[in-house]
Amino acid sequence: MQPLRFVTTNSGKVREAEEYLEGRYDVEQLDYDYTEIQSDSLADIAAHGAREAFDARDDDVPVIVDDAGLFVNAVGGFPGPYSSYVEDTLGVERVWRVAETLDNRRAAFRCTVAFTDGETTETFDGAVQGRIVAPRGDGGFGYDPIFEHDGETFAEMNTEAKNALSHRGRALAKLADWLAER
Ligand code: ITT
Repeated sequence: MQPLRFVTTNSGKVREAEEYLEGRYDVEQLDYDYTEIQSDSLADIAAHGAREAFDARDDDVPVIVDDAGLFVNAVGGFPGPYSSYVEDTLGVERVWRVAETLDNRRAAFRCTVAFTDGETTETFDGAVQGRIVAPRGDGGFGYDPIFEHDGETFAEMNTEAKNALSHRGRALAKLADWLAER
């Protein structure tokens, strides 16, 4: 099985990628805090991180980096690329308190997975639409308890159900197709 190194500090992401790519790729986590460049583009952030993480190791194992965020329509896509900072500073419960004051609570999760093997760097995007609700459920991670899609929050779904719909699942599906065709 082909090894694939997932560079992230977030074990929730690795769980999802393992479940998705199981049997085809041997996914290992590298807990490495790559430089997150300032950009509005998840793809630029992820591609830069992937190349940096690849260069930091002296083997040929391909790496993937995933940059994701929650984009709330009525507030210009906030917190978007700053989702991690907002989760750490404000917290998910207070993001709900802010969203509660909005008439339109529609939002999207977006994700870009960047792959590099040192020679080729490719990015794969995924998005899912939903709305912000009061926290429910104790699965998943991050903003999952306040993101509802088709009547269920992502925190109320198991990993398989979330992957079938989620921003990350869609990006991983594109990556897997691309890898299979190489
Ligand atoms: P790495 O950068 O080390 O991968 P991170 O958790 O900081 O870990 P991101 O910058 O991509 O990852 O994530 C931005 C924020 O969005 C962060 O607060 C995550 O918890 C959250 N997030 C990302 N994907 C999510 C998902 O599928 N469900 C809920 N929240 C998510």
